[in-house]
Amino acid sequence: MTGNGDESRVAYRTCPLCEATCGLELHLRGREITLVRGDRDDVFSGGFLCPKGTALKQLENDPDRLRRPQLRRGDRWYEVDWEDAFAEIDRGLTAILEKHGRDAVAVYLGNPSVHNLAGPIYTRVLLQSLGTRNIYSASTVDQMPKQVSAGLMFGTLLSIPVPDLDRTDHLLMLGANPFASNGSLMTAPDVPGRLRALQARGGKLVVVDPRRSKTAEAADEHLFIRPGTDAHFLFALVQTLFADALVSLGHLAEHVAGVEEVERLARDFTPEAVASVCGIDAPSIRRTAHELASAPRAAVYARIGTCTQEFGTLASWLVDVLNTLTGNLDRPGGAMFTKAAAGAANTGGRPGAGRGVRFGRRHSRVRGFPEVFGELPVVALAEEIETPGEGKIRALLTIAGNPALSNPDSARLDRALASLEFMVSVDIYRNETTRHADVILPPEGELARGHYDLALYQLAIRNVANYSPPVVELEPGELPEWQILLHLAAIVAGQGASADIAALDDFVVAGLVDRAVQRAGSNVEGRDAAELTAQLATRRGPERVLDLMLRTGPYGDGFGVHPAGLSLAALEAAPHGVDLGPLQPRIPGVLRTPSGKIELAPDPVVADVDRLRVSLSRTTNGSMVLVGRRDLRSNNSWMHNLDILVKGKERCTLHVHPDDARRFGLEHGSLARVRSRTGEVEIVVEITDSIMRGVVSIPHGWGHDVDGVQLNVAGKRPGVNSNLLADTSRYDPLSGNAVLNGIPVEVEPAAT
Ligand SMILES: Nc1nc2c(c(=O)[nH]1)N[C@H]1C(S)=C(S)[C@@H](COP(=O)(O)OP(=O)(O)OC[C@H]3O[C@@H](n4cnc5c(=O)[nH]c(N)nc54)[C@H](O)[C@@H]3O)O[C@H]1N2
Ligand SMILES: Nc1nc2c(c(=O)[nH]1)N[C@H]1C(S)=C(S)[C@@H](COP(=O)(O)OP(=O)(O)OC[C@H]3O[C@@H](n4cnc5c(=O)[nH]c(N)nc54)[C@H](O)[C@@H]3O)O[C@H]1N2
Ligand code: SF4
Ligand SMILES: [Mo]
Repeated sequence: MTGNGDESRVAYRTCPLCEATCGLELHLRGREITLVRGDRDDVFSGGFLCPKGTALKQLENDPDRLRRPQLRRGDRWYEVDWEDAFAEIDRGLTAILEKHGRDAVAVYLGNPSVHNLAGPIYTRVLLQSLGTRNIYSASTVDQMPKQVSAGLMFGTLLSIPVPDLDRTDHLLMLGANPFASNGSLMTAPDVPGRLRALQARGGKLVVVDPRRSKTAEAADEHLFIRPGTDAHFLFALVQTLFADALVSLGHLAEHVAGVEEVERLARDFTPEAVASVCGIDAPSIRRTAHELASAPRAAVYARIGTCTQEFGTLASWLVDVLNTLTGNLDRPGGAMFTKAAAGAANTGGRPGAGRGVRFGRRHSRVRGFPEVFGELPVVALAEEIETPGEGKIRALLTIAGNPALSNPDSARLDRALASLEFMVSVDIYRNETTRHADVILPPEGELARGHYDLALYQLAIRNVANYSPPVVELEPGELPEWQILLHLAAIVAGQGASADIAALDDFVVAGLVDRAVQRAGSNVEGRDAAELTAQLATRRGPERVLDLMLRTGPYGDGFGVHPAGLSLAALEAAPHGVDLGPLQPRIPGVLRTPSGKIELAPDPVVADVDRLRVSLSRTTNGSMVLVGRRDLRSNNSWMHNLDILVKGKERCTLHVHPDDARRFGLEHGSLARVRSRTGEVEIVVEITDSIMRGVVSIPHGWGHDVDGVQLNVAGKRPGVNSNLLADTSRYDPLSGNAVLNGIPVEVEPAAT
């Protein structure tokens, strides 16, 4: 129910701020949030929430949050109405498209664009009507290696097994710190509580991380690992399984191809061969493999620390190789596939086989990076803007992204952004990135939009579906994000600034309905498209598309075929969500590989193993490397303008081991200079034995002390931008993903 009067009321809403999808209980007076609590009746979160969830109130009220379109002329900003903003964009983009072609306009999609309902649906429409090859996103500073490995092994980009947290007896976790992040590629509210429950039922949690993170502290065992060497370590586990006859495919045996190939590849990676590279002794590696194999139900789970590194795809692949070889893939308590209610490619079409994935249909112009899932890696963005010639990027649209802080070699990227002929940002802040825009288009406030986590529910550790309707009506002058995206789509399609976006939306839905009735195996196969469209007629925008997805999804009502099935109306009647039960085994039905098998040794991955083998002979000779970290009260680059989250102890500090501090003459609280091939920062030293010798850590997303932003709170505690130190010449070749961990650096006291 929406309301703008003065009455007090309670509304339930899924928190959109991270991947945990907690249910919030909002107490409102009119439009004003008076209290935020965890929704105890939420089917998934049961009342859990973190400090960011309650900060939704401050986010709504932040005076720096943009509420009207902003137009820049030189250094000055003007608030304009939507008509003028779109007219300006039409002038700016159309001229460039006409003169230089589609590739001259690039798009960068940031992280929050998958955390709202409009993003996944309408950015696709925009990208299709733009038709550029220059599509970039935060995925290539994040999870792309996992998507590449999952795509090759299982057939779709989101067929990523998730640990069955609530039923497993043994969890081996690498490069993740859910006590701070609340979990990623593993949608689950209250991961800390679920890990404690695992321990309470006699299970074991092992964490592999160059830092003794909060999660590692709570674990039964923590292994310090040298950054960037997870693939070596994981391969040694694989080698041990084969050498000690611990491979047990169980129910998977008839569905797996390539086991012998993996055995052959693993031969050189004995525990002894990798021990000095990883900094983990051979007996510990062997023991880890034996414990994993002997646990009744076990899962290996790895996240960003293992993705944003040199061997990201190999490490991501080896995680699921281990899950498979121990028979833990696709069984309760192991690593399982979610069966999402809406939008999943692995529930559509004929089950059991598919087209699989193909990469490299296009390449980037300067360094020839292959396209992966339709996008190019962000390590190529600055050079594609700067390098003259045919196909140069002249204009950029950023949507919910802050690449000036979140992407590597950000000093260069920042200069590149400043050099663009035209830039548009769809964003709620004027920040380090959007300050370069010619026009900023701010979407409606969070409470004025419906919410459903289309992407995150595909990776949930239970099958759940929860839709949150808007809680307040749009204020005069507010425009929903989906309409902004459709206006942009119309402009780049040459339909002008005042195109009829309602008609465009109808067109989009008609296309989706047509696809649904034509798709073999769909629950509406062969039905009359007009009849389905009529049944959707009361809704518009993302809600209409969501209704279609739910009704044609695996639990859907099939537009009347299964009257008890899901629809948006059914979710509206369930404000605390619908629990669709624990994960169920899905192999072979989940697979979409052409062979219909789990591809344990996909060719591109096999070809990359040589590179890993060569790295076995590397030595470190005392040099330092940089890794990142996350803090519970922060969210990438963009929640630092909320006093309630940033107050208290300084969070953007350099973690240094006491021995290294002594070696470099650094004192606790003093300033250190950290220098890499690309840049340097000066940062406050925090000496702690929670970090491995030879490694330092800086959280990312800071560095707010730049001109031209409107971030009054963040500006007072700006921190430093760790991505000034990251290098676009370092990437994971299979995915193009940036290397943000394991960056070689020099550390010294800053001259005072
Ligand atoms: N060194 C280092 N760098 C990293 C990482 C790391 O671990 N280490 N992590 C990487 C990861 S995992 C990620 S996901 C990226 C994130 O990289 P980005 O997505 O580029 O950056 P964010 O900080 O998430 O910025 C989000 C932007 O969206 C805006 N925004 C917030 N809500 C909305 C909304 O509802 N609509 C719109 N239109 N805009 C909104 C915010 O104001 C902000 O400008 O950073 C990456 N960078
Ligand atoms: N509070 C908060 N929550 C967030 C975010 C946030 O910024 N703040 N961001 C959200 C986003 S976009 C994402 S993608 C997720 C990420 O969620 P997680 O993957 O859990 O991310 P982190 O908490 O950064 O944990 C990564 C860990 O990897 C370790 N690490 C670094 N290099 C290596 C390595 O080479 N090997 C191994 N084994 N470990 C390594 C780091 O020390 C760190 O402890 O969090 C999400 N949730
Ligand atoms: S854990 Fe994530 S989803 Fe839950 S309240 Fe915190 S920010 Fe929101
Ligand atoms: Mo991320």
